[in-house]
Amino acid sequence: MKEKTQAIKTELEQRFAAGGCATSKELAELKMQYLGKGGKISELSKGMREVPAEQRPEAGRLLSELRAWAEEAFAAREAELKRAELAAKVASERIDVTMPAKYFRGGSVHPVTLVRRELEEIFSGMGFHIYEGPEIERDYYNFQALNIPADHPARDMQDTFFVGGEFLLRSQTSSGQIRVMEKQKPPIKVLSPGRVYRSDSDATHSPMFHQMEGLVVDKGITLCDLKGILDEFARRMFTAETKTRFRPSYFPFTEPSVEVDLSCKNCGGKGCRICKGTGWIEVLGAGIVNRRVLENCGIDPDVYTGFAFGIGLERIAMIKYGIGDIRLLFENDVRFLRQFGD
Ligand code: 2NL
Repeated sequence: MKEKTQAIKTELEQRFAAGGCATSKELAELKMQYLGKGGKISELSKGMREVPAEQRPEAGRLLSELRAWAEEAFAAREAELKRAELAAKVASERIDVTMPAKYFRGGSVHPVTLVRRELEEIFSGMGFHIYEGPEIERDYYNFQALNIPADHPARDMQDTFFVGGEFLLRSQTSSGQIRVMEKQKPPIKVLSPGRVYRSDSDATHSPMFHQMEGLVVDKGITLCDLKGILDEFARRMFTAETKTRFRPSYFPFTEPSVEVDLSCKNCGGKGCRICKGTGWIEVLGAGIVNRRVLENCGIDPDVYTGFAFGIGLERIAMIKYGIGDIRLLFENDVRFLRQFGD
């Protein structure tokens, strides 16, 4: 028995020493071969029956010594392998926390949105509240109530997108402002930003564009109030030196009507390529609300007067950022859009 236990011990020592059992799986298999049911050590225990009675205590001791030694040896080797395997895993998954992070380029705000937000900020600071009407509108609100006669070219199929029946895609946001005047009595101070649609498309016109119309109705409102509000808008939107100039114009919904120019910030009014030598840039249309429009909304034009203006947001963005072609604002080429805001 002594030889047999010694032989097993030597065998195992060699297996462990020779770098055998490189993995826990191999080690587990080896353990089964020796300590498992039917393993070499168990087989040796079965052989105890053949050992003469007087040698049994000694053989039993040797056997249990061997079993204890083997169990301990396996446990030690197991622990060693686990440590090595963990170290290898840690090494292979090592990350260098000092490496620069992958750069994530976020989106940027569209220049028309930048302009809209800026205008909303400026006008709400002057007491305007914001109302966005429907984009699909009735003929009445878009034309009739605004004193646009039946034979006006804007009513032509070529100029307006008709949806069916009395419905159309609004060609101006003032249609929503008519809704405000129908429901709310003066004083009224409302700003209506939104999409409008006109059947028109070239370098300076897009079939869908954004407008922002302002409307003020109260007792004693004059063209001077309009001028004051627009002067403030021009100084805030462009520079503190920006001046406004009114030129006579015509709109069916205002009387008198004006085209509003801003002094060219590029040349300071001296005349350059951008203002085509005039020193002025046309930016919006405005006027005193036509008394017929007020009447249509149930507001007495002998008691109340009002002014209104309409600004094209793309036009403001093009002037402010020096964009030469309106189509750049609708193509959504990220190389273009990335240059604006954050
Ligand atoms: C332009 C001209 C304008 C208005 C819009 C308006 C609204 C109501 C009553 C009267 Cl409810 N007028 N809006 C007035 C004058 C001009 O827009 O060329 N916009 C781009």
